[in-house]
Amino acid sequence: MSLLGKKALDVAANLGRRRFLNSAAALGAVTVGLAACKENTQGSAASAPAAAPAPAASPKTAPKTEITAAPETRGFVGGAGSTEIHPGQLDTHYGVWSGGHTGDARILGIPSGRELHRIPGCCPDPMVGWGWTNESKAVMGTKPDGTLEFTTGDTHHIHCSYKDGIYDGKYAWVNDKLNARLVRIRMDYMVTDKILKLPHVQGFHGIFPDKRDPVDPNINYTTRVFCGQEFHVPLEKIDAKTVNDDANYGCVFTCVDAEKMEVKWQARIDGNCDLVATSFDGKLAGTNQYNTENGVTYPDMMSAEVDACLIFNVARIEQAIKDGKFTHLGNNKIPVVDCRLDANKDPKTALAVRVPVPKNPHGVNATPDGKYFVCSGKLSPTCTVIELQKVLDWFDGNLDDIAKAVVAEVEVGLGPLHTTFDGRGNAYTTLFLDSQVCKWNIDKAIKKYAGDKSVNPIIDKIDVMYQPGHINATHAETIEADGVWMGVGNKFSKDRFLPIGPLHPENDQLLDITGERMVLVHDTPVRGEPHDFVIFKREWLNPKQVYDMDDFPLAVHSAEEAGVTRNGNKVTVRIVAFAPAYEPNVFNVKVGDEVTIILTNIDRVEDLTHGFGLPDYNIQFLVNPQETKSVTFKADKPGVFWYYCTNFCHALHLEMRGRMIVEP
Ligand code: RUQ
Ligand code: CUA
Ligand code: CA
Repeated sequence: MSLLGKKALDVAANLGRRRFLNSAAALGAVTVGLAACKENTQGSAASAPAAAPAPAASPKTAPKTEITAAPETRGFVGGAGSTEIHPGQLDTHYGVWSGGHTGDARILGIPSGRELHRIPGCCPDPMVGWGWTNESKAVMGTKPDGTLEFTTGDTHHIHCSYKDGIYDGKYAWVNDKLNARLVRIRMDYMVTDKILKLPHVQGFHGIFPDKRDPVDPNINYTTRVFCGQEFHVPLEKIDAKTVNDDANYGCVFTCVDAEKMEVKWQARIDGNCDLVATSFDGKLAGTNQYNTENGVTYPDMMSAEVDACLIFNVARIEQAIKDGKFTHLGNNKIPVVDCRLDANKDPKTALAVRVPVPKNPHGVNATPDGKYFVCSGKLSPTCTVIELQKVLDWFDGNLDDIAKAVVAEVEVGLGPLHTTFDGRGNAYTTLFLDSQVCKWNIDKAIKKYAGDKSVNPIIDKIDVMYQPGHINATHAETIEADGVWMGVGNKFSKDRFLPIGPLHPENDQLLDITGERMVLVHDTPVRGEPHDFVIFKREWLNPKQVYDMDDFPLAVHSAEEAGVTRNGNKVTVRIVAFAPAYEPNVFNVKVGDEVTIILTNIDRVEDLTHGFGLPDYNIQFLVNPQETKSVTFKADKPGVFWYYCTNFCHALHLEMRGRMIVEP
């Protein structure tokens, strides 16, 4: 790497992302590879095929694949088809997106990029009443006074449940980095159904569900979710000494029971966890470690030339727990195994092993053929390929040096962060600093690393706009990776959209990867800040569009069941909604009463959602067809309060209202 490149990396690591741009300009933006400023798109790898210059300004109309090549297609027309979805047509793929610091998850239609749905989890969402209804509060978690424990979140990594190596459409999980919570989404209704707070964890970053059980061949589906801890904290006990002594800080790797959403076990580790990957055979879970130094400042964390991918032997850990070889942290009953280096030197008994990876690697991704983990280098311009069979050999005592599990280190460009796959043996890595995606061939990278200097693993590079982070191709995290579409999550959009003030949208771009060369086909502005996403064909998901009333124990089945009951100063009001009316449409309570409203939408018609807004009591929520929700509040203001339907449902929607009369 050139000195200038090194300088740029230091700057990148040192500064926050928005300051990074400003300071980079001051330092001379040429060194940091902002694609818009570049004339030459070849990036750092001189071996990359020559590419035409990227346009300096955005085209006026979005390029489409069937028209004569828009500037960014560079003369290549992909085979994936058009990104244009005509009126009345449906997208062919679902995109499941994390939301970042909006704390939600999002569903996009792909290839159009249209946002179809937001699924609140970590944070309140007034659109549906998430965080107001008793049911959503129970999922989110409350303090003893009944208020929400957390109203912020930062969702990064989203992955779906597996069966037989592909998605089964049952669940998706997303991490909350901010408050160390694991959020589970039921994919049949596309709602959050459970949230688990991870004990002892700060900076909960990587997650990945397992794909099958490591031992029982009948369990060919997800039963565990692995969770990594990025930030070091005192684990043993918290007192004035331990909080000040960073030599005592540590991290854990957590295994969660996917169905029960309870912690199964935790593992003490040296270093930290960044992202997480699992093997297709269920035997291994890995996390890339950029802070093997156990540093607390960024220069500390960058001091070592070599960091690692820490790989856990899942069956051995669970056997150790069966054999009673565990301790506890704090007062909970969670078994904690020791996966620190000193305790795991003997391959025959080791629970985990550290594979060396150059300086501060970022993502770790499993190849769809099940053979490799790929770590992206971040501060090293390389991707490291780890052969999983060799890791298993090491655990069996048949590989003398774990460094031999590294079978390739391919130079891809500056700032490699995440890698995806096309199922045809090729990998695609985002280059944050180069603002590019590099396409490279895994087998060729292995051959070159083995000494064959004649092969060039780099196939193509393309500019993306700008500063890409996550990348994922269709089905790339399953055994059916098909290399049709590829999404790239760009952290900056700069000049790609109409100006909207200082806060720019991000730019999620879609590429057609059916051909030898990548073709950029679509820009989608997204509200900050989706991180990660998966894309899969719509046949893999079959959401229900009307609820089953029997799933709601509180359901008010008919107008006959509606009405008011009082128990001391606790008043329960059962209401049914059916277009365009509520029953009852008037009820009386007294100041000081604790009021619980239970509302069922008894309409069966698809898409016929009602709302319930209660003025001056700060209440608003939706009930979908056959759904029941409830809210509890104190009637502390006397007067007449018109509750009304907030969701346009009928020609007489405006008339759909009733009165809560609060008597002084
Ligand atoms: S990290 S941009 Cu939170 Cu997913 Cu790599
Ligand atoms: Cu019911 Cu509007
Ligand atoms: Ca490091």
